[in-house]
Amino acid sequence: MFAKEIYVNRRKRLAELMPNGIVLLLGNVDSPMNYPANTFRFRQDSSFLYFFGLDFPGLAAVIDLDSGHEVIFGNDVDMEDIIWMGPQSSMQEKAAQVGIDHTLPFVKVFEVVKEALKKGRKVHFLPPYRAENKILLKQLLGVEIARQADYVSTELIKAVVSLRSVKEACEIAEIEKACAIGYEMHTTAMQMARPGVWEQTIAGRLEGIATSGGGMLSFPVILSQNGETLHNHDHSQMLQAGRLMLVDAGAESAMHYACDFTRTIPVNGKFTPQQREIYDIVLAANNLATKLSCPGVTYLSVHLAVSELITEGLKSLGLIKGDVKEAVASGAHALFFPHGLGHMMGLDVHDMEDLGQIYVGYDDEVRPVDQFGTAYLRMGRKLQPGFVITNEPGLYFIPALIEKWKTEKINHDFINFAKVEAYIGLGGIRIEDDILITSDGARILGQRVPAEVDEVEKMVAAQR
Ligand SMILES: [Mn+2]
Repeated sequence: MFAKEIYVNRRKRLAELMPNGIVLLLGNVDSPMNYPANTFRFRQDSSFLYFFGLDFPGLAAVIDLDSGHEVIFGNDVDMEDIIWMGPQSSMQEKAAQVGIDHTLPFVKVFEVVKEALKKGRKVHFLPPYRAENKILLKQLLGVEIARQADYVSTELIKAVVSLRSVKEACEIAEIEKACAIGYEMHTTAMQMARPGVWEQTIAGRLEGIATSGGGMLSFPVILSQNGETLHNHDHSQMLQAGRLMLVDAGAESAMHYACDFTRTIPVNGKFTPQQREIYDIVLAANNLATKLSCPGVTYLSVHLAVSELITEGLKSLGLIKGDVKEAVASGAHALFFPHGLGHMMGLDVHDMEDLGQIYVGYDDEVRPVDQFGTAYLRMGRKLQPGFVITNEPGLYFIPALIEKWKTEKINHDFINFAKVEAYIGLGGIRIEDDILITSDGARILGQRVPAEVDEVEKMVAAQR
């Protein structure tokens, strides 16, 4: 964990942003896979980690906004736990490491919350996303699970988003540790790829590298020669000569900060001229996004500038026709680029997505766009120094979508369908870096995974 002062300061700033009442933050518990004692790998709640640092199950915390009193609820281990889990320090000792003097057995959280409710005080809590915590909130507050969304604290959500959005130096250092693991994952994938290798052989290695780094995957590996399926977790195919392999994968550092990179490579080491045409557009789009990202600029405007570059590129190949700005305004580019340019990243790979994208990626000034394609942009608002975001443009040839647009004549003034058909089978290309907004621009976090064509081809040639 970080130094105690980091957590003390975060809670102090949180309290300053909040009105009266109590803040109730729930940690996560172990979750069974197939029987109670056989659990998924434990992952602490990110907001709990952010304010209270303790990375083990069975915790809750309360900050009293009126008295300033802070308490962590959790049980000390007994002899049976020590026999199975090894020696453990006491709750008191663990809490002291994050600057908390008061701990109570977990069951006491019921009394504290009940007491606050009895006095008519507001209990601020974040949107629950795990079944166990939804049930616990029902027991604590008496609010039915289906109605809990109506009672979450908008004040708390906004305060947490404002703090977690701007990364501290210690957090950037953690993200860069994750990036180093991600670099190893992606260069390994490039060097393992060749015709006849199973996708799952490479995907399994990537998961092992993530674990070897002291943490875990930041999300399940996406690895496929069918890269046109945006989140393809099916790894059952054998790589074939002439195809592309898309890998979207990242690791968490031991302290749970994420990285998230995507690269697309030719399985047999050399891009075909057609693959190269599309790859060059995506790479130019990625480079443009890093160049345009700086404080004061909205990421929605960067997304739209990238969409124009993509449209210009596809027009030069004859796939799109007509005026570029009109085509983008009409959403024609989304046939090939049907997702957003990127998202916030930090303790979660889609940072704070549990708190609601409307608060994380948008604000009163920049509202979500409901047009197909841009509607999937998770981050649209004005950039600030300290934001960490992903930059992940892509181009895809999705047969079912192309067929639908052709049949229904969607954007048919802008799409040259006869030309598009020659690209079906190419798959999809996405290139993703993680960028930090600095005082006057943006920089790529970690050593950049090879992205230029000659670098990629060289890395794939260095087979392992
Ligand atoms: Mn991403």
